[in-house]
Amino acid sequence: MSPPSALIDHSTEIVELAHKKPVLTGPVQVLNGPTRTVEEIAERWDDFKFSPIRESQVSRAMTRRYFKDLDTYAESDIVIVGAGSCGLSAAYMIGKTRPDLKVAIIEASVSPGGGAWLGGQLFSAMVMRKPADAFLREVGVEYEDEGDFVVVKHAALFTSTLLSKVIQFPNIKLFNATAVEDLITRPSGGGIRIAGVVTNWTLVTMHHDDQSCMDPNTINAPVVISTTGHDGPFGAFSVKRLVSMQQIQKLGGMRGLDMNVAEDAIVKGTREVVPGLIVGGMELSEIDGANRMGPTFGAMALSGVKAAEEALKVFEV
Ligand code: 48N
Repeated sequence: MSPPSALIDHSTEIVELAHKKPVLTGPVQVLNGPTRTVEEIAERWDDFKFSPIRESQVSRAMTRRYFKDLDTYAESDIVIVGAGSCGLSAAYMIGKTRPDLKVAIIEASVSPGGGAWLGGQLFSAMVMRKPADAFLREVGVEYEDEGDFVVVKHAALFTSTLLSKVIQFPNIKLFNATAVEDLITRPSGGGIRIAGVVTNWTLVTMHHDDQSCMDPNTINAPVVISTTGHDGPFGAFSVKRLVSMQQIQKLGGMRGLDMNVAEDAIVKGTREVVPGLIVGGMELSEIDGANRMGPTFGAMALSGVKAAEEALKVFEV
């Protein structure tokens, strides 16, 4: 008979999860022999024909994998809420340094990346102030050096490169078009600790008020990194939930734009705000009342690096 949940010792929960075998996908199987090159295909459009398929094969190819992922990541080591520049940077650092940990990224939008597909006012170039150029070199994104800052020729080059690297880690799963609509809690020292997330399809989350009850799904994890951005339709989710759960009094609210003050504050302030919940990126500005920095993204990348470091402390043996 297992002890009531309030008596579960989270440290065993953490130690047990931290030593799970690395999550590796199987080898790519080529069953019907090597395919031709693009050039060879282009030489013979006249008798071009796709290999045959039955619709149910497509359905099974998708659903078999998706439901296996849901089963695998139902118990994750780390959940990252929000796949913007901060969340993806945190995911990259964890994927690189701890291939033995299972990381689930929950992203409400169909398209991950948050606000990092463009620079400011829909201009395409992305500015990062030094020393964040170190992260660009780490992930292999080219930039132009302008002295105290660098410029990536298109923000999408940074975001697509980072996203591609993150998704390729075998121990990381991106669940996009999926919203975190609550937090799993456990009693801890007179307050609570966060022990996972409550999820639903984003379209369902958006329509709870105009439909009968559509219950959510869950992911257990000893550590959650929340990087849901500054306030907006979905933004600042976890910190607003902490207020509604009376775990923090009120939000400081993001302040006016001051690049020099804002970026240092976000990076240095990235931390565990309640046991089990680390907040980074612009979501942090909402809890701390930090300034906003506008169209410069170095703090997002380095806040993600710091959030990853804070999360990995939990798994240090
Ligand atoms: O890009 P964001 O909004 O957030 P960050 O913190 O990664 O980057 C912020 C950055 O883009 C800026 O805002 C820049 C630097 N400007 C500053 C300024 O002064 O204006 O990404 C957050 C992601 C988005 O993709 C959301 O869709 C997602 O989080 N999200 C969620 N995903 C799942 N469940 C939720 N409840 C949720 N809420 C937001």
